Amino acid sequence: MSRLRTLALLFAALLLLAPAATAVEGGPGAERATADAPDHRTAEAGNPFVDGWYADPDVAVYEGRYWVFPTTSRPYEEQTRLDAFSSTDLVHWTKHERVLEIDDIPWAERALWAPAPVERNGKYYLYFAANDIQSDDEVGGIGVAVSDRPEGPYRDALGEPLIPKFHNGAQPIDQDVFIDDDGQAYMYYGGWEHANVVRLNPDMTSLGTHPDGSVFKEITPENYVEGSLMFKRGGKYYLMWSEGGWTGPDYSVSYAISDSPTGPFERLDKVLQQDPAVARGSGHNSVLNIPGTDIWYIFYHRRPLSETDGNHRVVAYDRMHFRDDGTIEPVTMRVHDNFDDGDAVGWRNHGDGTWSAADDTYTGSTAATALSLQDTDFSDLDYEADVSLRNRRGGAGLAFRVTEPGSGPGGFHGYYAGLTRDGVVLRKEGETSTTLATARLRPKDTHRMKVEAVGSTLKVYVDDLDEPKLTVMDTTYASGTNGVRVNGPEGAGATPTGRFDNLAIRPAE
Ligand code: FUB
Repeated sequence: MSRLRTLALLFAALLLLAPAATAVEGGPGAERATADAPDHRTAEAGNPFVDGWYADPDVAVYEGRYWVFPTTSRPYEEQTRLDAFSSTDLVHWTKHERVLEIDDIPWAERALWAPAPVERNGKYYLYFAANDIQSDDEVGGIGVAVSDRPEGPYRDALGEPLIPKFHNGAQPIDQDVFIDDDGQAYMYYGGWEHANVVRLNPDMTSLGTHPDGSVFKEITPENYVEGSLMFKRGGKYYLMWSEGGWTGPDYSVSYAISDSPTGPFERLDKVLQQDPAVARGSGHNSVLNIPGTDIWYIFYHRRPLSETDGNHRVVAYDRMHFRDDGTIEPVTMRVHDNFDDGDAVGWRNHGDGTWSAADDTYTGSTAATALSLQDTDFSDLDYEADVSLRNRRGGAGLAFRVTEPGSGPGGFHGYYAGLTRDGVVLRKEGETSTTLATARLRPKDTHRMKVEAVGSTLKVYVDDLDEPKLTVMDTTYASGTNGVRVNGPEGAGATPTGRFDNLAIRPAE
């Protein structure tokens, strides 16, 4: 933890000293610019990586900082501003509010969508869609705003949309801008199941023509719905897009590879989709290549499991890996939190107690029962975390297969594996609280705990992750959410405090 933080700070310092950098083409065998480039398995400090309802994240690297520009995911009438987020390590994020406001776009009224950032000749461009036009009779479409600084404010460059009409059936939304190695800029865009590519002139605010004289070239791949995205790796052009409906669970991302920026694009496979244990509606992605490396991340939005409102979308990122032949491995939405970002976004608290994320750990304190839960739903799982019972009063540990938070004497229905002053306990919580097994432990400041739950077999490991300390067969709870819990025995004097760190949950293998 402190080592990781030191590395992150060192990398941040190197980035700040580095010359201005825009995204470069990484590729197989690309050298790492520095050993401290953000080389994470996922958002190690937790997904969503920033707080709030946001969608359609697009990324850029400006002057050594990573920038994310998302849609503000609210009802259309309230989608009237864009915020941005920046970071030097992909862990600590700074929010930049209102980088573009609809009041500064004379032709736009609502539905400010899917900002696409790009830098050229010292100017920062932000392409956006507005008004969600349903026909050529309406005013709206794709516009472009410009600023002298990454954080804006961005101002509408044209006073009118750059693409105000439907072409080849494509609704003018969901644009992505890509500048090829020869300097030619392309815009990929389109909703309503049609995708076009257009050329942008060097001024970045007017459309050019393709070699055949056309302006709008249709490139719609099989199953395309919206959310086009272009990147280049190893000399190949990767088109990604979203399939399914964005308000539903099956929103997902697929891709094609071509030798040319204008296709043809033949659909290869799905890359990202819902995981009923983690999140639904995962789609509308962007891709980040750490400059000078072959490290790639997919940024996307998704809907937390317990949310049903279409606009309740959050932004997340995960690692994206390539096979030797250049195809993309399916992305795993991982559940990690090392609390290094100083927040507990996505955690939901129950019971009586206080929770705080500070000093790179998550701390709960209570004289009764305090439960903090992730919005997950695993059945067979492998759950690890560092757990520390600070004053050896009460207990602190991992809750799993949890339902009905707030109920029963233990504060939930489900299982709990926790540290006590003497050792470790596995309990079953429900209408009553039942001890299933206990073992003594040599006291340590912090224990690495692991729960392995496969069917009715529940195993609890402490420090030695090869040999379970407790093994129990119990069929009461088959699935549920997961979290951490602190509990205090009545009249114990000091308020029990539990500290948690480096938490990871994955399906059992
Ligand atoms: O966020 C508004 C719209 O929802 C986007 O433009 C679509 O891609 C979908 O994500």
